[in-house]
This record gives sequence, C-alpha cells and structure tokens, in this order.
Amino acid sequence: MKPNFFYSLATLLILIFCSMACQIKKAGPSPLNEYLNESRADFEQRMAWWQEARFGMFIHWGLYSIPAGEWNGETNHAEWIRTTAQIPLETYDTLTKHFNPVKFNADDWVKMAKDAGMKYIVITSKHHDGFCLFDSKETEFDIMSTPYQKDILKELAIACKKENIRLCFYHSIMDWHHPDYLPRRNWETERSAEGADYNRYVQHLKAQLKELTTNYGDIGVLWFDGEWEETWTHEMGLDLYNYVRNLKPNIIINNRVDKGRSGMAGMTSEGFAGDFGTPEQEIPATGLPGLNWESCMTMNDNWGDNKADKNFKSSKELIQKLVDIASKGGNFLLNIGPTAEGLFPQESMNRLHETGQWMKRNGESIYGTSASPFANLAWGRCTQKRVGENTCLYLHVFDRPANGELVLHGVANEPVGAQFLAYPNVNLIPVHRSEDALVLKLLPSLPDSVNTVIVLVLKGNADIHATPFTTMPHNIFVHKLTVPLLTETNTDEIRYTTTGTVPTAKSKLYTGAIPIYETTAISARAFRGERPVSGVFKKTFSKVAPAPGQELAAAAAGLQYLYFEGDWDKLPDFSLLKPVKTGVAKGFDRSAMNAEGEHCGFEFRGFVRIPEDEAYTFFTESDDGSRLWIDQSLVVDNDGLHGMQEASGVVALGSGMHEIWVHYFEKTGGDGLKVSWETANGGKKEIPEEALFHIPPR
Ligand code: FHN
Repeated sequence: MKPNFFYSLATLLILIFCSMACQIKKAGPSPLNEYLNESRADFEQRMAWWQEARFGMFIHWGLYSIPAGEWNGETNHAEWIRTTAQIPLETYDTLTKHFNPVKFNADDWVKMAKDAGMKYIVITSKHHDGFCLFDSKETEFDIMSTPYQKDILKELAIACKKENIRLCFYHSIMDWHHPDYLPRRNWETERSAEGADYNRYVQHLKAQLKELTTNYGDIGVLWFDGEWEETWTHEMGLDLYNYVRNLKPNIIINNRVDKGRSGMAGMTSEGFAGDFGTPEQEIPATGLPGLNWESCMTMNDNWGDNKADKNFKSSKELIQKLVDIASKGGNFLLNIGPTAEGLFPQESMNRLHETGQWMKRNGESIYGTSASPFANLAWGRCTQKRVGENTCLYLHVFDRPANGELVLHGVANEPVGAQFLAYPNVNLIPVHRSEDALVLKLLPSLPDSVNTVIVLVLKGNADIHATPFTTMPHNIFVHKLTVPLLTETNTDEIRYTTTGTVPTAKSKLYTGAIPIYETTAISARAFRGERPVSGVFKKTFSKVAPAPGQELAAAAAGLQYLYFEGDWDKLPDFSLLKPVKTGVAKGFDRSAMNAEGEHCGFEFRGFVRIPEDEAYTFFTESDDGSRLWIDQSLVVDNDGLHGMQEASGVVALGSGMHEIWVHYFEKTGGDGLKVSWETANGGKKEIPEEALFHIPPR
C-alpha cells in the first residue's frame, strides 16, 4: 500500500478529529428545549393530576404576618404592607429579627389541607416584599436570617411527601427588596436606583427558581405573580416559561409568568405563555370549554394575615364556590393567611374542617369531574364524569325546587338510576322521562342543607342536547332586527315559531337569522328528526319608539372633562368632590391623569350625535370601574375594582344630539377605558371623536 495513502488517511483523521473538537468546544451549555409548542397529548398528560385534583390550598405567609395588617394605628394592611404603609426598606428588614414561628408544624398544616379535601398546596416562596421562606444561596433576605433558622419549604416538602399532597410554590416576579429590581416604589424617593441592573435581577430570579425546582422534591406548580410592571416583558415571560420547563419538564406553570393575563378575570390571551388561567376573587360566569383555569380566593378579605379582618366567608359559601367552580371545569385555590407564630387562624381551621366533612362524603362529585353539560340550573350545579361504560351526572342541589322536581332538559340517554351520593342506602330517587327531559322526584326534605349531591347514572356516553340560544345581546329594535339562533349540539336541527308557541316537528326549520319588523315572540327547540331533543328557547323582541334627539345651536367639538384624585374601590359621587383639573378632551381622553395613572377618576360630559333612528348598544371596557348615561338615564354599569372588563346596555335613540356622561375611576395596577357603540344591525366600534360635542361655557 503506497506511503502517500497513509499520509492522506492520517490527514483525513486529523481533519475529522479537529472538526469534532470544534463541535464539542462550540456546544457549550446544551440548548434549551422549546416547550412552548408542546403537543396537546403531552400537555394533557402533564395537566392530568392537576385537573383531577380540582381543589388546593393557597398559603400567604412571610414577614408581613408579624404586623398582621396593623401599622401606625391603621389596621387595613396585609401582605402589601411595606407598600400600603410606605415602610422604608431598612425598617421593614428589621422584621427578619422577629420572625420566629415557634408554633409552626408542617405536618399539622399538610394534614389540615388533606383533611379539607385539598390535593395540593401553593405557598409563597417569595412574595412581592422579596423575603424568602426558604434557604436561598442567592440572598440573605431569607428564613435563615431569622431566629427560626430552618428551611420552612424543606419541612413542608417532607410533610407533603408523607401525605401525598403536591407541593407548589408562589414566586413573585415583582420584588420590592432586591437592589436590581426596577421600578422602585414611587414613594421610595430616598432609595436610589443607581446601578440597578434588571437583567441581573432576572438572572437572580432564575437562580432562585433553580433552587426551588431542585431542592424540594417533585414540585407540582410554579405559581408566578407580580408580572404586571412594565419592566417585565412578554419576551421575558416566554423565556422564563421555557427556562423553568427545562429545569423540570413536567412542572405546571400559571399564566402570570407572562403578560397575557386579562386582569382579575385571569384568562390568558392568545399567544402568551402559561398552562392555566388565574381568575382572582372571582369565578367565570360560565364554563370555559377546553381551557384550564383556577379561581384563587381568600377566606376573608386578605391574603396575608390581618388580625382585624373577621369577614370570613361561611363554610356553606366556600363549599358552594368549590362546586360552582368545578361545575364550570375549573380548580379552586382557597387561601390561608397563617399567623406569625405559624398557626392557621381558628376561623380558617373551622372552615377547613367543615369543608373536609362535606368532601369526605361527596369528593367523588368534585375530583376528576368535568364541566356541567347544562347551561344553568336554577336549583344548583352539575358535574360529570365517565364511570366504566356509563356517565355519572352529579346533581348538586343547593335549593330544593318547591315542586320537588329536578328537570334536566335535553338528556337523550336512558337513565340507569339515581341516588344520594353520600347516603346510598336511602331509597333510590325516581326518574321519569318527559319528552326531552329526565325528571327526578325529590322527597320533601334533603339530607344536606348546604348541598345534597344526587348521582344520576346514564347509560353510555353523555348524549345531551343544549337548548338553542341567541347571540343577540338585547331585545329591542326600532325598524328591523335579524335574530340569529344557535345550538351547541350542532348535529341537531332547530325548529321555531314566531308566535311564542312551543315548536313541533312541523314548525319552521331554522335556516338562518330570522328577520323581524314587529314585536315578536320567538320560540325554538332542537329536533332529531321528528323527536324534540332539547329544552325550549323563548324570547320576545320588542319594537320601540326612539327617544327624540335635539339640535344644539352652539355645540363645539369634544367633551368637557372633570379630573379627580382619590382612593376608591367603586365610583364615587363626583358631584360631591372638587375636581383637580377640568377642560375639553377629544373623546374619552385620559391624558390629564397623574403620572402613575393611579387613584384618579374622570367625569366626561357632553353630547353624542346619533346618525339615525335605531337601537344603540353602548359599551364601556374599563380597568377599573365605569358607568355611562344617555339623556341622564344609566345605560351601562361597569363599576367596581376589576381588570379590563366590558359591560353594555341598549337604548333606542332618534337622530340628533343626545346627552352622554361617562364616569370612570382607576385605583392601582393596570388601567384603561374604551367607550364603544353598535347599532342593532351594525358593527361595534369606539365612538368616533367627530360624534362627540359639548356646549362651551358662556
Ligand atoms: O398582589 C398579589 C396579592 O398580594 C396576592 O398574592 C394575589 C393572590 O393571587 N395576587 C396579587 C394580586 O393580584
């Protein structure tokens, strides 16, 4: 074999080795997996335990539990006390010297959660104040700097493992302590932001998340919060979601990791990260098919301990909220604010015990269930699950109907039988069919005054037909109205009448939105061939005379505005307040508000030019509350503390000028105001500036 062959071979081997060495050198840290495009099957598998669990315990505990809501004689504070009482950092930090929860017993806490029927615990590893309940190598502002000097989260991890309860962490993105977190509080004028590096803070945040997902066993959920400040961006949210999933691929992460949460209503906007929505202190009005969400709520009015707050919800309210949430396909995260000594408040323990008693008898009707197949039930709620070849409907009877009948419209299945879930030995409950409905006949009294659960077993897969409905938001018109009808069970045919009589198999087949020109009573029902298979929809749409408009001689463009400042939880009576500023605004322009965009309100006054006689639907979408009047009559009431939320109202107006007033207030956090209109048959859009006028003062 010729020498130059070996030379060529050697050269080739050297080249291959060098290129491999480069590859290895270039590899560096392994690239993050991309979890944002997870398959539906992988997602469902990861969410399965959480969807099965339905019920968890929230725990807000930290240095703020020491003052327990009180500071300088005020008693309306809680976990936000460092900000709401404007406590300087140095003063607040001294609380670490007094945090010594000698009565804390992790086993007791976990057993109380378990006995209450809860399957997971979400505890504040770090709240906005920056104090860490765990031993973090990233900061001295943690439990190891207190007299207690033991890792609370480690103790809880051990106790949770013993009781097969999933341990989860609430971790705040916003941090009022870390020197690199921005922005500073606007009242912390003496605390310089000099040298603060937000990107370095993000690295710190990631390092702590690595500690939390590495040192405490199989963490179930990372529950982020405090994502709303401008410094935290959508890109950071996507990156953090991916980062945490790479640390722990099966962990579940809420939607407050990113910027897509719609205020307190809590659901996630399209394209943002987060495995479940987080409605706070509220429950969605209806089920949200296909979405994962969890309503978090306090037992009283505060998350952190407030010793003056005795406004506890009753056990009955809490149980019915749990059922309402489960009947809409959601989870319930119920909060405890422990004392600085490490005890649950007695009122909380009582409620946990009573809820647990109910759950011991009826937990089957909550765990692993899915949302009700019925739009609404006047007497209570329904949850459901497949059991073997059959379907179990769990009928939660809050209020026994006077006639003793539970009427379930649209159930095509044959019933196998019905009985009290918690009292199976009591005699079976009679079930009979009445056309599309199954009717259960109840005894004069029910065994559980809070919520009696009846399990109705249906043969096979649920075959339940929704009653037709309309998307027409209001029921008045001036000239003509086109009424759409829909049904969720799209295999059915809809038949209808315009005389209000109940449709039969011979009634008109619905083929498209129904045009009406006079007051009309529409009645509709779903049919499968000749057979009625749903309940009956009935609604009357009324033709009304429009309120006459007026012509204004000296109208000028724009609205008058009065700008107020104050701290409100709902719209104040602005007529009793002195405005800080007044002027003329183009439309509903709020640029007069203070730099923080907080603790302020507006009254907009003027006229709106109505182009033609019609029924107009007006909308306000606002954070926080708003109201709208036309010709001094209230048309839209959207008051209250909430994220961007929309409300509407309808009024029939003649062409010409009509007086319009809008009141709006913002407390803290996000803010916004949009005022729109829509004609009965037209599109919805913001009221254009050119339609708004005022009468200049003489
Ligand atoms: O600011 C926090 C608040 O303190 C509490 O932690 C709640 C619980 O979800 N989350 C934020 C308010 O939306």
